[in-house]
Amino acid sequence: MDVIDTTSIHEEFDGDRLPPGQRRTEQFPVLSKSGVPEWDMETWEFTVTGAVDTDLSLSWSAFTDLPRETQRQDFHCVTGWSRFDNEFAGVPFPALAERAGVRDDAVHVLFRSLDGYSTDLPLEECLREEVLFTFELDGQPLPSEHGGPLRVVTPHKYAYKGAKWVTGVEFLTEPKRGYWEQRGYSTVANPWEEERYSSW
Ligand SMILES: Nc1nc2c(c(=O)[nH]1)N[C@H]1C(S)=C(S)[C@@H](COP(=O)(O)O)O[C@H]1N2
Ligand SMILES: [Mo]
Repeated sequence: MDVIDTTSIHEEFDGDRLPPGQRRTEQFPVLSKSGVPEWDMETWEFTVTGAVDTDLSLSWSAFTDLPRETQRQDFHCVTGWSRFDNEFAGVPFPALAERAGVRDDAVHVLFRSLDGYSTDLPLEECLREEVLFTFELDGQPLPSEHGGPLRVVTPHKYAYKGAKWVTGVEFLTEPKRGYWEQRGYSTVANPWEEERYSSW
């Protein structure tokens, strides 16, 4: 499959490929609030709820039947490291949103995970091709410590916006804060503006 290169995304934000205050690493550190949760692929279910035309409830095979693509992406952690050129395969957010039909009054999105983690973003920041529900890294199933079977990646944001072990997306008519956002991290989290912490 063709690989779509998203690594020039920094140009849109008038920044260098390595955002300010970041250092590049070849490692892929693991950062989880409470370790790898448990699940069973037989009962694993992905739900789309809230301000949509049709609530969705997708099994693993139904989810992986959605249109997929492979993208080369950079990954920026708010704690200061960046990992370049990750090849993620998965389903772009807009494809999922189209399947559910997003209502006109939706403005915000909350992602929910099996470990109780959540994270939020404005809807317009999610309706981008590079916001990917990914199940493969560099041609292999996504390792469970990095959020497999399914996680979100957000190369235009700090990586805490990418929910690992994601199983739910809720479309909201007003903002709701996620796990780190309730604890002082930025809702918008643009690495080129160094929006690490919330100013309000
Ligand atoms: N479900 C879940 N997703 C999560 C987290 C978490 O604790 N639980 N941590 C976040 C944070 S703070 C970061 S930096 C990235 C780290 O991803 P990695 O462990 O693959 O490097 O995952 C994000 N997604
Ligand atoms: Mo993080």
